[in-house]
Amino acid sequence: MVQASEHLQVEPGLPRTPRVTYRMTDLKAALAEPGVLAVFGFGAGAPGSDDPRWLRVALESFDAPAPLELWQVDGEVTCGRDDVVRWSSGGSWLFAVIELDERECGGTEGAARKAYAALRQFMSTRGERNVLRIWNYIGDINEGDNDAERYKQFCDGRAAGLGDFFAEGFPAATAIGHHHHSRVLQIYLLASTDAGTAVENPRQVSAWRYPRQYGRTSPGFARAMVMPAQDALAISGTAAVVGHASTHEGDLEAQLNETLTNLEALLTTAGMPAGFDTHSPLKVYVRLPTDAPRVRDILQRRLPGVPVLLMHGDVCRSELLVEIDGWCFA
Ligand code: 3EB
Repeated sequence: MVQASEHLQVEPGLPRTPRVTYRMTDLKAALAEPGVLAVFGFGAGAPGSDDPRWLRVALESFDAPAPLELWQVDGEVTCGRDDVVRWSSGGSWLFAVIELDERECGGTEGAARKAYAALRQFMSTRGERNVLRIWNYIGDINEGDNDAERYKQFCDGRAAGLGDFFAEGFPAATAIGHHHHSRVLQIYLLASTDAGTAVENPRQVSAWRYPRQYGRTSPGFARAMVMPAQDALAISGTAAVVGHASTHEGDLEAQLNETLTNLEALLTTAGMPAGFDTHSPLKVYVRLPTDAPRVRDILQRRLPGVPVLLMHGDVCRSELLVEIDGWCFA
């Protein structure tokens, strides 16, 4: 783990982290840009394409029209399909995505198990062995009570499908609920030939040590990941969790402030300069559409100039109203 007060030095000999940008461009133009590893659209208004590098995320954006997200690497990109996995690779980086219909997999637990087992199998065929960052979008994540909640079923299936695959350390991750009618489970990842450095948040209990009250199977993820060249920090889904407890129940602004304090703690711990800027694209997941304008106002004040994508998404604990993930480039 990185110690606080160490300052990151960019390592020019290691693969440069893909550039991540939000852009008002059309899909065809985006896919034709140099070194495009992945392009993401958000919500039902996003276009369709068979290109393996394209993913239409099942979450709606509060921006109309929503931008596209582009990941760009140095070097040539190749792409393909392998059973249920779509992938692209280039410049020592790998993008992979799996989308499964839960109804064809016997439910949430079965879909998560199948998806993670397939990812594990696929990764064993690749040179980009280090999964650094992973996103999970799950339908109606808070439906069901206690251990039967869909998020808990997802955690059980994820752990079962993975086996000991992340025994050497968890990637940074996001798990957010969507409201698409199809109950599609979407999982995508960024992996590299080179290892990153996991970062934990000194204000929070590590997720894999969460006590039993949060479920049978603790979620396996790191709070953030320093990329191999130490040129960027990938930040996991971060909410108003202090210790292992949710804070400020029912108070949107206080939850947002606590979340921003957690993000600053991650930057400090990782040895990054304080603050986000025009090169730090963030995603903000907001549970209640009626909260979106207030969240936008607060963030324009607190994070001026930061590219923010505001999305309708549910945090995996029903009392949490907002979560933020994203990137900070050195
Ligand atoms: C939290 O702090 C919020 O299950 O992969 C954040 C990021 C959360 C990833 C996961 C869950 C996950 O515990 C929840």
